[in-house]
Order: sequence, then C-alpha cells, then structure tokens
Amino acid sequence: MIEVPPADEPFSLDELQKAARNHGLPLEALRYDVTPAGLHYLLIHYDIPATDAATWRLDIAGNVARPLSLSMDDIMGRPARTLAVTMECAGNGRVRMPNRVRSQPWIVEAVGTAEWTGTPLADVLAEAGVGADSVEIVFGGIDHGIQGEVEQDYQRSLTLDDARREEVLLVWAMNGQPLLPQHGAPLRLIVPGWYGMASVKWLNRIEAVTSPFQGYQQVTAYRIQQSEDDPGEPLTRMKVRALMTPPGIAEFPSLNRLVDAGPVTLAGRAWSGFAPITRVEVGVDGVWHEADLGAANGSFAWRPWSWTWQAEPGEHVLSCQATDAAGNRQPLAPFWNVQGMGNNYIQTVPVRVR
Ligand SMILES: Nc1nc2c(c(=O)[nH]1)N[C@H]1C(S)=C(S)[C@@H](COP(=O)(O)O)O[C@H]1N2
Ligand SMILES: [Mo]
Repeated sequence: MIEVPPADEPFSLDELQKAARNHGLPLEALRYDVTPAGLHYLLIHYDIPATDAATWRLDIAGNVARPLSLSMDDIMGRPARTLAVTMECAGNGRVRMPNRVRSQPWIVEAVGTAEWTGTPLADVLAEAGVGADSVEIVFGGIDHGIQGEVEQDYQRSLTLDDARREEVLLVWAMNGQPLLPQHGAPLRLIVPGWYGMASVKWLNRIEAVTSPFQGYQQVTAYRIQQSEDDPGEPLTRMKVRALMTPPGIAEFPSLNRLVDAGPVTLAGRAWSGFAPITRVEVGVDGVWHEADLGAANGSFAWRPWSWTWQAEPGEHVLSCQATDAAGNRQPLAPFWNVQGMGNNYIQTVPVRVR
C-alpha cells in the first residue's frame, strides 16, 4: 500500500499567511492543458515589488566583453518564442513531512502549466560575449527581504551550459498577456524542466562569474540535505509526478469527495523534468491499473492521462503513479530530507461512493 503520512501537527499563523499569499493550483484546474493565469500556483518569498515596464532595465554584466543594458522595448523587439512549460515548486508536498520545516506549507498543488513568451537567453549572452573562463550565470530579481538572517535580493545561478540551453527564455508574457505582478512583471527567467526556484522573477540583472555563486538561495536554500551539516545537493530538474483531479463533488467545509457509483472517469496530468512521461498507473485501494495517455503540449508540458473506474459504494482511496522514459518512477513510500525538497510522493484521494 501507499504510505502518505497525515499532516497532523498544528499549523502556525505564519504558515497560514504564506498559504494564503502563495496559493496552489485548485486541483480541478488540472483539467486545463494551459493553466489560466489566476489559477497557476504562486511562490513569492518577500513582497511583490513595485515595477514599471517603461523604465525597466536588464543589465548584463560581469565577465562579459560587451556589457548590455536593455529596455523592455529592446528585449521585446528580439525574436520571440512561446513554450508551454510545467513548473512545480521544489517544496511541493512537504507539509506532510514529520517535524516539517516552518516554510510554505504545500500539500501537492504547487504546480501549473503556462505558455510563456520570451526571447532566448543564449542569444543575449552571445551578444554580450560571455568570457570563456565564466563558470556560471547569476540572475537577480529586485525583490528584497531577509531569509536565514541574511538580507538579500532573490538571486539564483545556472551553470554556463544550463544557461545556454535553447529553451531558457527571458519572458515578458504569460498565456498571451503581459506578465502579472505576482508572476514577475515586467520580466522573468523561465528554465523549462526545472523546479520553479530557477525561474527568477522581476529579473533586472544577469552577471557572468568566474567562480560558483555563493548566494543564499543557491548554497543554503533549495538543497537536498541529509542532515543539518550536510552541504547537500542543489535542486535542479523536476522529479516525475502525477496528480489526479479529485472526482465527484466536494463537501464544504471538509472538502471530502462524494462520488456516484458506476463508471467514473479519473483523469489528471503527469510530468517529469528528466524525460517524457511513458506510463501512468491508477491505484484503487492499492490495486494498480494502466491509464491511457494523451499528447503533451510540447516537450516541457505535462501529459494528460485518464482511466475509467467502475465505482462501487463504500470508502475508497484513489492514487496515481507516473513513470518517465528515463525509468524514473514515483516511490511508493515518501522520502524526506532536511528542507523537505524534491519529494514526489504519490497523491492519495479518499472518496466516498454512494
Ligand atoms: N525574484 C524571485 N523569483 C522567484 C521567486 C521569488 O520569491 N523571487 N520564487 C521562486 C520559486 S521558489 C518558484 S516555485 C517560482 C514560482 O513562480 P510563479 O509564482 O510564477 O508560479 O518562482 C521563483 N522565482
Ligand atoms: Mo519554489
């Protein structure tokens, strides 16, 4: 059987505040290939900064031959590309961690898929002439706050090879509309296939550096650590995962699910940052069935799946488990690390059939 621990420790007011500010995807919105902007999850560490597209500059500096300072007109005048990208927060699921960290209390809903429009970063880097001895590119947002007693702007780096991948974009539009303030207006990075922390919002500077970046969000946060003093490994690509649209109707306020007996189409989405999804299995009370897979909207977007269940009256637990072409498969038992990052435990959906 699948083991999913309950999140039964008391919640704090600061967790509630973060859950309200940074909302998840309402799971019924898994029905959309492209998540409407207001239903896409949000993760904002500090305050949403005040920005003005008319005066915005993106500076490209550091170890480059030709430093650049670009306006939004300069950036939006460059060749544009639109990609459907599924993005998940690396902390998704960690509310169920025993002795959980007091951070964003995600259950499983920190995911969404948007059509992002922007211009390839690689071409801008080439124009700036990144020095051959550069090892990383650092991306800086203008949002500012304190985390781990360190006052900081939100900053993350990518290796030179990762930054030069053709799918990495400097983005100004989401689902055909200008970026909303909460999604990084007027400019953000999108790193397809990676957990969300790499996709820096409110992006105003890019710097080529000759030694690995030591910023807080790079070397302290967003790491898989086995113990407090383990420096750990940085989070990169999204692990394989499937989610199900809870079937039937919701009871308020418990949000328990009530389903009518008979054929019930169970459906959802599956994704992996490592390889295409090749298989989804649907569990009914621990017995697994092969789901049918639909087509993904490009290489970086989730894949739809469905399976018809003959629902019998009584209490049941539904679940779904995804596998990708690299042979990665969601684990039956959840695993944890110090920050509760990068887990891909199997969602369970208890339902009552009448
Ligand atoms: N500048 C900045 N960029 C950021 C963040 C942030 O707090 N500040 N949060 C990151 C994290 S942890 C995630 S999961 C994604 C969420 O993007 P979204 O809010 O557009 O869904 O943004 C990333 N980019
Ligand atoms: Mo995140």
